[in-house]
Amino acid sequence: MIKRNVNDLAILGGEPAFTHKLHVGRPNIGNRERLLDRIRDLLDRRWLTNQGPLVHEFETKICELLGTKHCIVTCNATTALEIAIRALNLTGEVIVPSFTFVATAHALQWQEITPVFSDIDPQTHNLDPRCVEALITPRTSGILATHVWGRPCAIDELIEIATRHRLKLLFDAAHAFSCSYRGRKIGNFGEAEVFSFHATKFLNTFEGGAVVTNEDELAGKIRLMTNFGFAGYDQVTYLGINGKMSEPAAAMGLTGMESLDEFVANNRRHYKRYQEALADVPGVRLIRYDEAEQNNYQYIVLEIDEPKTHISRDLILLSLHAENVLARRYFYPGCHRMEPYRSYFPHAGLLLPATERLCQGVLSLPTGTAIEAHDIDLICDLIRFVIEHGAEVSPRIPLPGNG
Ligand code: T4K
Repeated sequence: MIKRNVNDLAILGGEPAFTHKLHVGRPNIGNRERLLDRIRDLLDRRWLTNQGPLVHEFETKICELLGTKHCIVTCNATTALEIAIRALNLTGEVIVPSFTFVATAHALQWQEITPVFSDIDPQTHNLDPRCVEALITPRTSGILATHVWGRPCAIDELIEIATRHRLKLLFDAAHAFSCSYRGRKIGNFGEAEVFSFHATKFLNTFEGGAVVTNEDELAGKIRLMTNFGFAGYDQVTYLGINGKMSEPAAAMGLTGMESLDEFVANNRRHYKRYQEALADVPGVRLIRYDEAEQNNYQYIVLEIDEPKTHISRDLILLSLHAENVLARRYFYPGCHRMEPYRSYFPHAGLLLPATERLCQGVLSLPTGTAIEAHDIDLICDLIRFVIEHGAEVSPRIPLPGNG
């Protein structure tokens, strides 16, 4: 460990621990040759988008992996959410977590449906079903629940509530590709589930997403809506938009699928290494994944308990950034504190105490195939060092805006 005293910390004038920047969300690439072969083939075919053979193959492979009946891949998950929301005829109010990426709420608001923010269970970081039930009004048409970090929501409880109140249940499964709930793959629950294959996801198509569902009619509707409503040449039978995935994107997805087990194994190894290295650091808790389920381990998330670390999450973040470790505080400050929701519901935070607390305490760390084991050791050494010297370091860190 290169830091011997606090003056060695980069934030206090020392040399950064890393000469290059370590990002959260550095993409996994998979086998380049396989990808380039596919790209060469699609160029030879001159079929670049619009339900090409690679898109078809990718959708088939996703259905096989998840055991779902239908998969419609899209240009990104936000569009996939918007299409699924519209296909389900959601209107009025839909209950969502505030502790999620803002796309979840925006996909509703974009269609003038009010996202009603529910609090979460501080243990799982997912919607607390009791809070959800308390928010149901005559205007509520559905629940849009995120499987945050790929850890499944309380699915059975949400199904029970949705059924009892005749609400539609849609899952934002952007983080949860290849994860399971009670032994069954995510993708099989609610009316439909939406995945993201954005570059930062462990399986990526550069940009991309998918809606999966076991309902035939809904799948047909979503497929039409994704392609302007075209049911055949010159035949538009529905209101639709352009949500299609391109062939190069599907080529990337198919190539990534071939390395899926490797990506997961790598993420799991990294997760275990972080877990071991941080186990006895006071005030730091790494989120747990249920080992009885299938997980993709794509997020390394710490909860920082400031009274024990004697240094705030934000000062730890600044210290890591100075060392070139670009940790993130997903999903700070919570959707309810972002526009336009902050203006619409200025007091929403009063009903979201667990969300508010969590937003102040979480930190996401780098993982994936771009990170090496020795990087993790050094990141953990840095976190340990900063926390061990928290009380001394804290007052010396120049805060942004303090000149
Ligand atoms: N629902 C949930 C729950 C989601 O988390 C997301 C997306 C969505 C819905 C919507 O899915 P999409 O419509 O995007 O398919 C990133 C991603 O852009 C976003 O997809 C993701 N969630 C979110 C959690 O993370 P930002 O604002 O953090 O992106 P950015 O540009 O800061 O990138 C994150 C890190 O990744 C940076 O440190 C740089 C690194 N990076 C990024 C890209 C694009 C790379 O190293 N290479 C790259 O190519 O949102």
